[in-house]
This record gives sequence, C-alpha cells and structure tokens, in this order.
Amino acid sequence: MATILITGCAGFIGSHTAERLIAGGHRVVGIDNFRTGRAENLRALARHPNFSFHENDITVEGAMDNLAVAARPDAIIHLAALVSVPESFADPATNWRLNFDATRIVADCAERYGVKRVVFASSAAVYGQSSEKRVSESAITSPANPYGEAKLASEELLQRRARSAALSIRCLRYFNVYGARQDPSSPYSGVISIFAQRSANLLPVTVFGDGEQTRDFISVRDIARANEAAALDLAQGSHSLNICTGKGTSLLDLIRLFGRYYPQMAPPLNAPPRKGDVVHSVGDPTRARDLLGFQSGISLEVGLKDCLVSAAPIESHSSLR
Ligand code: UD2
Repeated sequence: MATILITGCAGFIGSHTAERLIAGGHRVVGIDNFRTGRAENLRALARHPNFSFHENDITVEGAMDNLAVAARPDAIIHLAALVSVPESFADPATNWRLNFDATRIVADCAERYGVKRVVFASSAAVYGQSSEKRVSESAITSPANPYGEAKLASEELLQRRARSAALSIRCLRYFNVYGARQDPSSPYSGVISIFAQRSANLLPVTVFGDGEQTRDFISVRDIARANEAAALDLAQGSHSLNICTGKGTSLLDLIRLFGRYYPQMAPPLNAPPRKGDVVHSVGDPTRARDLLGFQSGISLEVGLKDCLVSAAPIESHSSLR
C-alpha cells in the first residue's frame, strides 16, 4: 500500500485520481482550497478509512510541510493549478503564482521530507504551435500563452531539482482532458464541458476560429490511470511524457458528434480565434507507453457519454445509456 499526497484533490482530475488510487488499495491524503475544486467531487470518498482531506491553500506557509510530516507520502501528485489559457492572459499574476510558485513549494517540500516521486500535471500547451502531425516529447517547446509558459517553467524547475536530489519526476503533459465532473460554468471551462452543457439545453455553442483546429481529447478516466501508474512507478530517473490518445479531432467533428446525441442542436455561432490558441495539438503517445506502460483506452465516442450524462436534463439520461 502506498501513500499518495494529491494537491488539487477536490478538482475534476484530482477526484478521479483519488478514487482510482483508493480503489487500488492505496492511502490518499488530499489538499484543496476549493478555488475551483468542489467538496461534492469527493462525496464518494468522504468516509473511506484510507482517505483524508485538508482544506487549505498549498501556497500558505507550512501547509504542505505539515501534511508531509504527518503523512510521510511515497509520492506527491501535484494537480493544483489555474487551468485555462484565456484566464492566464486575464490574470497573469495568479497564473504564475498557481502554475509556477506553487510547483516550487511542492518541490521544496518533496526535497525536505525525502518524498521519492513527484508527478506533475503539465500540459500540451508547453509545445505551442507545432508543425508535427503528432508532437513528440523531443519537439521544440515554445508556449503560445502564459499558461504554457508557467507549465514549462515548472517542468524545468522540477527537472533541475531531480538532478540534485534523490527525487524522481514525472511531468505528464496532458492533452485536452474531458469527462464527468468537469465544470462547464465558467467561460474558462474546457470546450467539451461547455458544448455538453449547452447542447443538452439546446443552446448554440460558439466556435472560436474556423473550427478546423484539432485537439487530442483524452478521458479523465485515462488520466487517472496515467497518474496512478506514474505515482507508483519505482523506476529511477525523470521524464516528461505526453498523456494523449494520438488521435486528433477538429471542433467541427466534435460538434457533429454532439449532433448524434442532440439532433435538434442549434447551429453553432462563430467568433474570432482566441488569443494564444494553438491550431493543431495531437500528441505522440509512444514514450508514455514505453516508459510507463500507459496507453489510453477510452475512445471519444465512448468517453463523451460520461459528460453527456452529467450535463443532460434528468429526463434524457435513459437515452444515453
Ligand atoms: C489547453 C491545453 C490543454 C490543457 C488545457 C487546460 C493546448 C493545445 N491544450 O487547452 O492541454 O492544459 O489548456 O485548460 O494548449 N473553444 C471554442 N468554443 C468554446 C470553448 C473553446 O471554440 O466555447 C475552442 C478553443 O478556442 C480551442 C479549443 O476549443 O481552440 C479547446 O479549448 P479549451 O479551452 O478546451 O482547451 P485548450 O485547447 O486551450
């Protein structure tokens, strides 16, 4: 049984990851300040004897140290973050504090208390615009927005620390994650959560740009599996790994997919491309398969149903099963 400390545990990815680890017989210690995480995401775990939760901000002095002293974790999965490209332009100071300074606090804590592994939630945004059909980890990193810049700076900081301490780092470059519990309520939410909620309510979706941009959409259930594999991976060394499916889907194709479930869906509205938006983003999943034994297993067609069930008006749930 391993003990894993998860930052951002009440978030969309954090709660799925905690559930997966608990189901595997591990102990999870979670921390979240509820900036975007929600207590109800942890409802299934609340009374589990292997789960403990602390409402706190990891940037508060001593917050991480106290947890590390009490729990003696084998690994930290660092998911707490500001998770939005447009929000990183709107509030660059908070982006830097949450997506870089917080990583330094996690690294300091791991070093100070001899935690062996840190799994870091990085992003496909570290690549920026790429001309490769499927971008591999050896591609040039050139972020197109402050969110990607902070994620890349965090990766570099962690890799530097790993060279000077007995610490293994796994920077997992998640591509576009979707699934149940992804919050659709903010303009900064992920595109699938927004599209699911709007189409369930027969409202038109807005497409920024021509809709030909592609994304490598990966289910949060696959992400939880990748996080688990990385946190339990005893191999030495440090890596950055794409966590992706290797399959690109354009926004127009995504809308066609939604149209299968909601044939009465209103035609999309068009708006100019978003600042800092990457045109094509599809990952090469080979390295994660070779080094972590991770391969995605959930197709977009199947994974989308998780979001549709949570977004749909109650009376239409039965038609989605
Ligand atoms: C970036 C990262 C992703 C993840 C995410 C966290 C890239 C390629 N991907 O995702 O790995 O870290 O940030 O937030 O950098 N869109 C619409 N209509 C809407 C909402 C979005 O057309 O109502 C478009 C948007 O302009 C973009 C695409 O949909 O082209 C995906 O947007 P997103 O906000 O879901 O995620 P993205 O690609 O910024």
